[in-house]
Amino acid sequence: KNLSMLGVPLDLGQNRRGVDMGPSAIRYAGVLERLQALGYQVQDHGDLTVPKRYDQDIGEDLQHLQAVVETNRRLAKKMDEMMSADAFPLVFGGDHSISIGTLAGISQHYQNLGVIWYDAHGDLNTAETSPSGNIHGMPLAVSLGRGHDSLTEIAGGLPAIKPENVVIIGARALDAAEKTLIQESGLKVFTMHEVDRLGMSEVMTQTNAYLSHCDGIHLSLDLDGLDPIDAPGVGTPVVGGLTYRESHLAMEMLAETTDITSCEFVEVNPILDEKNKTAEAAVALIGSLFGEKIK
Ligand code: DIR
Ligand code: MN
Ligand code: MN
Ligand code: MN
Repeated sequence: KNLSMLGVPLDLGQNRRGVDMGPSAIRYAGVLERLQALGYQVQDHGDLTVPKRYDQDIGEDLQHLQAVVETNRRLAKKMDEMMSADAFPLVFGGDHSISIGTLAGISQHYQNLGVIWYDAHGDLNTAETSPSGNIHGMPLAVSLGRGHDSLTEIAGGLPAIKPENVVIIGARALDAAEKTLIQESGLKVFTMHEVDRLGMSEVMTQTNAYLSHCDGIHLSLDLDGLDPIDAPGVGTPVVGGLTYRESHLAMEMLAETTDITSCEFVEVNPILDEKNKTAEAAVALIGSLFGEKIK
């Protein structure tokens, strides 16, 4: 399969400056060379054109709602094109609000798209429950069909994904309303507690079994899922996270047993980083996800 890389340098789904430089940081850390060394044909589609912060009115509703909607509409279309060209989409953020567009575009090509949400957070807020008004805390809710109309409509009216096809890994900063939504919709969540009790190996074995009925699986990896010691360059770090080694094991097990069909690596913020450590971690994880251990 040919890989298609796309950067989405959007920073309007949250408040910290610098996450728009995430795609550059990941490229600078050698993602293209890493994948080519594994024998893949890789096409770099460059970066999606996104509205810049200084051009924006914050808007009265959600922060930068119109700009986020417009970007995700175009991103969804781009994803649809990549899928139609039979390429494997590999997306670099940008803040996590871009998942609204990636999932909207990709999900059109599957009956039962599975999603692995690797994140310290649930990203399950809506306009009503959000403590921050930041759309990067909402993309999983939106993809499940919950949230502001102009966000849920990007997937064309129907939810992009089904609750029974979602696994969250690494959660340790869930808001109260997110916990309620998890209970109500029966989402599968491996919080840090479960990772500690079961170990990452068992978590990934169970994840693979849980999603075995899916006809495609998207990995949405927020670098803040990792511990800030290993990934300091993120806007909302949370202590007590997944280690570099656990994360590699997770990617290696996906490479061995789970048929990942698309992925995104988001929230890399080189301005907040230590010598591009977080982008380098992302690239190393991409290497493992694409089979570095076995090839
Ligand atoms: C918080 C933080 N739950 C919010 N979310 C973050 O603003 O909704 N998601 N940081 O990645
Ligand atoms: Mn199509
Ligand atoms: Mn996130
Ligand atoms: Mn997060």
